[in-house]
Amino acid sequence: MKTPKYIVPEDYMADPSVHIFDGKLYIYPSHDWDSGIEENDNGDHFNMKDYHVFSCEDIENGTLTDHGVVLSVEQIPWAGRQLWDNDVAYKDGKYYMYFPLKDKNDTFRLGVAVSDKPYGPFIPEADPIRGSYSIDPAVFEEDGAHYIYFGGLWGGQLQRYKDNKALESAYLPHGDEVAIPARVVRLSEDMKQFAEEPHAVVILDGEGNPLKADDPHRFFEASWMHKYNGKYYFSYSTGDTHMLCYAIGDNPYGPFTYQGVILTPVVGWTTHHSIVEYKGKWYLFHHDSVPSGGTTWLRSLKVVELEYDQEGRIITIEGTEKQ
Ligand code: FUB
Repeated sequence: MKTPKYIVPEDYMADPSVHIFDGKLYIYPSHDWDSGIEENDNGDHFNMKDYHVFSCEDIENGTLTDHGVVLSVEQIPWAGRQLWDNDVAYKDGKYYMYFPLKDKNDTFRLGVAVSDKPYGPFIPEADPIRGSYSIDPAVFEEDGAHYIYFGGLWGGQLQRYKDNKALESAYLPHGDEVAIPARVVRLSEDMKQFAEEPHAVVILDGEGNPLKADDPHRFFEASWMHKYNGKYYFSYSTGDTHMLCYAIGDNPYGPFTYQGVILTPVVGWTTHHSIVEYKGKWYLFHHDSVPSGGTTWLRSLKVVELEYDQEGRIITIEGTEKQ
């Protein structure tokens, strides 16, 4: 499937996290809608209030099942506003949904909600994860251990934290200062707390130096982790330079060495994705704002096949299709 295809044409969905559970493909997106809030750099216009789950057994030719609303803001006891990108993990017969949400002080925290089924409904815990902050959780499982990658700049509030402590005032580095990294943390055995202090996800350039704040390929948001040929591929959005990029490491914590661009800019400000193997092929799930005529907070889900070269490098995909 070399041509990208829209997969939920009937509604606006974004930020797809995709996993295979029991041989079926499950999509966990954000649910965009027009709340009337004006666009700003804090992302207030992304005022999402619930999640749906989609599933299918044939992503190329089949149709998706919409499992309906599986979690909504009014069910979450600590909720303020804005349900952004979520992800789901499985352990010992339960499914755990991780979601970012602003609390009653307008600070993003990560929450957990639990279900017996991969398609929900998910029941939220009473409080956010202790010590959690920022946005865009993505879970990666290996040998029974689960790791959450998270973080996002600007509206995602990551610039408010250093060494896992809230700063007195937010600081965004610039020029040749080191870029703000994503974070990775192992989850506790019960999947409901962090098992350790979050670590920085360090991305190095070809000379072994951390990427700088003015590098157009530095991390901004939308972490994802997948493994290919024994290597760990950390991929992410560059935010204000609008690309999906990736870096490769030897273990889930990194460091990772920058490799290249996965997806060139799409129509719409944000770009966000997941990468999974299903039935012997690799796919890039992502979104753009073409169907809404470029409205950046009304995004539509897409999928396209993703290919590697002989050396395991991802072949760059064009974000806009030639007419
Ligand atoms: O959907 C809201 C935010 O937009 C996500 O959390 C970011 O990754 C960006 O896609």
